[in-house]
Amino acid sequence: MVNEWYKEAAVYQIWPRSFKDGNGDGIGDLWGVLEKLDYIKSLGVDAIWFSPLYPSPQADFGYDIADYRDICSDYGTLEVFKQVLDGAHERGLKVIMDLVVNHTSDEHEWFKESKKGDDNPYHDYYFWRKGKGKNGKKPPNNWLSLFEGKAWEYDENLGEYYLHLFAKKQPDLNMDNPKVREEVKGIMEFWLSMGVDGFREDVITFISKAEGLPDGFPLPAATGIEHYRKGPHLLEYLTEFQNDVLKKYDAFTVGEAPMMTPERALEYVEEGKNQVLNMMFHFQHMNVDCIGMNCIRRKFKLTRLKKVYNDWQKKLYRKGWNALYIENHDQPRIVSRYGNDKEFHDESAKMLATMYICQSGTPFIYQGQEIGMTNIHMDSLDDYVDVAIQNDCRTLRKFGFSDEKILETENAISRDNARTPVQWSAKKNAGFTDGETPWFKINPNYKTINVASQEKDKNSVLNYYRKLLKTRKENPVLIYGDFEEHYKSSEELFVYERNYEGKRALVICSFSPKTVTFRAPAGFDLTAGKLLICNYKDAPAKPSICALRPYEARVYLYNA
Ligand code: TEU
Ligand code: CA
Repeated sequence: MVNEWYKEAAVYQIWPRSFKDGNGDGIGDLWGVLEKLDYIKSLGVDAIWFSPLYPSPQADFGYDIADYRDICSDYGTLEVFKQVLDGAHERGLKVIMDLVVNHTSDEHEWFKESKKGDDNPYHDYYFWRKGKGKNGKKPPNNWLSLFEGKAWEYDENLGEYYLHLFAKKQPDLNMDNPKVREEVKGIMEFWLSMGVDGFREDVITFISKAEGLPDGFPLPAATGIEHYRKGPHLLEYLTEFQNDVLKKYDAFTVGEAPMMTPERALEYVEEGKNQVLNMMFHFQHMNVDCIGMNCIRRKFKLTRLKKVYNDWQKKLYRKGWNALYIENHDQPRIVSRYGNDKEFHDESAKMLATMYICQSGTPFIYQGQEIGMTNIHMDSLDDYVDVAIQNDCRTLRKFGFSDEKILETENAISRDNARTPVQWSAKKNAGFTDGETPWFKINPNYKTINVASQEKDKNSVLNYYRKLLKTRKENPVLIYGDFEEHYKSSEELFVYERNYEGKRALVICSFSPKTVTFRAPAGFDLTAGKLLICNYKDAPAKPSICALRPYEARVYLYNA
């Protein structure tokens, strides 16, 4: 296993619209990021990943790109971006851009051109097809989009349908067209030559579609998915991007990969073999309390979560590298989800941080996660702004759910939970904007959960994240160690050990709101180990036993 900077790094994700408003218009922007660079650095992270900053009609909040080589005027200009890039680099922070090339916006010039006629040079940049049936009024196949009804939208003028796996305003690019791949490489070059350090590649595993776009198995929410979730040319295209561009710059890459398994991930991340991505974001640990595209809920089960982690940790060890995350802009807040955002807010937020950051992989931290931001309660479905939620509603209605029940579901699972403005202080508008009206609702709990108050409290969630990231950096066993689980069948405790070059670490995490008796696994004396971190003030223990308090987390270090 080779030691690499990206393996030792931690990454902070910024979803720009809600991070910090610097010019008072109520929308987060790059001036706000400039103000907060020191804060980001103070967390102990090594890189920033920006969710899309590009010009966009914002139908999917930037994941619908209208121009790949500029900055959205809501967020600033290329000049301000360069200031951010320099400011980050001066502080030793790398900058990773979101690269969304499975689709563009329907307002991208390429798409506007492609609509002009079959003979337009851009026509074949997208999947334009004639309809089926008499009059050609039936879509070319039965695929459903993941965000908005059928995957095909008809263009009256052209008399053809275009494919959109996501929203109607997100037409899929035809990656089989070599010109499109040249465009992608050109975009990569554009940012890398400016000094950007790499990319988070949005749904990159969807870019190759099965030849002939055949009908799919009629799944209620994602018909057709088997024909593009691991398309025939995926490895080939990723290899091309790697060899022609990324390699030259030694660029960092993390690919988003829905429905990925560790076995398949190795086809793309195995070191010394086909390493076409440094790591992948899989979704399996996020499907512990839900099924499929997230909107069908089920009860959280710790053994289910542990099984996923064990699988990825063991199967990738010494071969590939894990990307570790428990939140992002698509997921509800973790403390409201796998933790307890009421009586044990701080304890469970800290425990969840320990649980994933002490595993093998590169940890990603989503804005606001470091202060334990929680889900927001909405009173009406109309309060939601995310295009994906309309689709959930359609799916859930199909399953017979009432609107009341759907609202309850969305309050728990919607992506909008992650998209409320960052709570900087107890001041007006949570210190997010000096303007009158923030673009989106602020969680009313900002008076108690905010950065300013946590800065002052040495036991805050924020300061725990700092200590945890520092602890990880200082202990290579937490970065490069192997992973061995104990008490696999426990529904209350997640316990694992890591081993590396003469050191052993024991990580103990309780998912219980009650006190739980813990017996140290054979070979571990709790009084002999060095307590690296604990989410309570002290950690009383006899050699082999201790009473773990609600959501308690401890990490002990031993000489092997
Ligand atoms: O997400 C892809 C993806 O799989 C999600 O749409 C997921 O299915 C959904 O969020 C359910 O939780 C990426 C981006 O991260 C997301 O923000 C975009 O909306 C999407 O691609 C389309 O670009
Ligand atoms: Ca602004």
